[in-house]
Amino acid sequence: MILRLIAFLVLLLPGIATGQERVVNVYNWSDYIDPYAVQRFTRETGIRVRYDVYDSLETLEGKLSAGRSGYDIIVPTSEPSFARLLRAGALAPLDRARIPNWRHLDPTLMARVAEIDPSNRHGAIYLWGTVGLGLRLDRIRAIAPDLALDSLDTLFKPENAARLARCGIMVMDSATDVLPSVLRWAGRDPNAHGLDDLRAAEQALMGIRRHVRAIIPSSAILDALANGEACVALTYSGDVIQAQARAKEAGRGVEIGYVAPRQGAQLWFDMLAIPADAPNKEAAHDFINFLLRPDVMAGITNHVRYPNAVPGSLSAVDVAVREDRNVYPDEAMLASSFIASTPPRDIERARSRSWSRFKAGR
Ligand code: N2P
Repeated sequence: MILRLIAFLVLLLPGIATGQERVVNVYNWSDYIDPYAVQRFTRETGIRVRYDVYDSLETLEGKLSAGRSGYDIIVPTSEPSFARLLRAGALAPLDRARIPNWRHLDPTLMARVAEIDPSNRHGAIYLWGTVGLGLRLDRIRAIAPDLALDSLDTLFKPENAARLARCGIMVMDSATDVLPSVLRWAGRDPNAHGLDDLRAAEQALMGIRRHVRAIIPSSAILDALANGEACVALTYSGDVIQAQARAKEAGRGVEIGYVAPRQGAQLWFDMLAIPADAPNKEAAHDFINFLLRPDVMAGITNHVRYPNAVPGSLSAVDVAVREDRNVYPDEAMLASSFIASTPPRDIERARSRSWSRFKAGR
């Protein structure tokens, strides 16, 4: 009891000293941090973390574009969301002097995002990954043992989708993060922004629409894979690998696998950034600095199964996670991957109308 009281007072001390409690308002993807890291941050700094989650770039951008979101930390994907917010002046430049752990960032990876953020002034890579298929292998083996599972053909060839429909086909609800892969599958440049390209993508989606059971937020896809309701699901790599681990733990025979499409997977980088109107910029810098610590980052990758951009964390990442090529893609996979670019506004609108038609099925 006494000990608890002392611990409690120690937690409060930094706040008492300044006369007010320090807070950081974090808006991050769902299932995208080690809860222990958040606790530890508060314990070490006295800064309380208010934590909200989103599960699509559409939701994040919607919240941010209204202004005054009240958030101090956001985690947009480098393209298109981070690039778009940056162009709109919605991101604060980072004060590197307050982020000594910046030195742990992989310069090669950071150079890739410097193309949109010269000198990396507004963001550090948090985690990255690919878009691909979560597969319920035990069911697929039973229903279609002959099916090759290494490409998006599993989903987008109507004859395959028809065979797998009864065991549950799902697509994450995000035009932004799904359409580039559809374009690539359809043999188009995934970054082609022409209207006829969009039409080709819509045609591919409509071709399998009646076999798709659900177009739902990525967080719901993770759950559906973990509990065996989804058989084929197009979503983010680490979400599938988290679902795989959960299904295994549950011990009910649900066996999940991840496939990055052979045609080339969409590769993305999620950025730690501070909104220009963030109310607690100092605390936000402290939070970024904390996350970039190799031991903290290792804990995060172990928990969420996404690769990070801090090479010094690798020695503390579980061997099974570090050597899983679906978590850390190999050179060949990286070479065939593509990064989605930022479509112009009018194309963005056309994309979202096309997506609505896909969702409605007409
Ligand atoms: C986490 C989703 C991963 C982020 N649930 C995709 N950029």
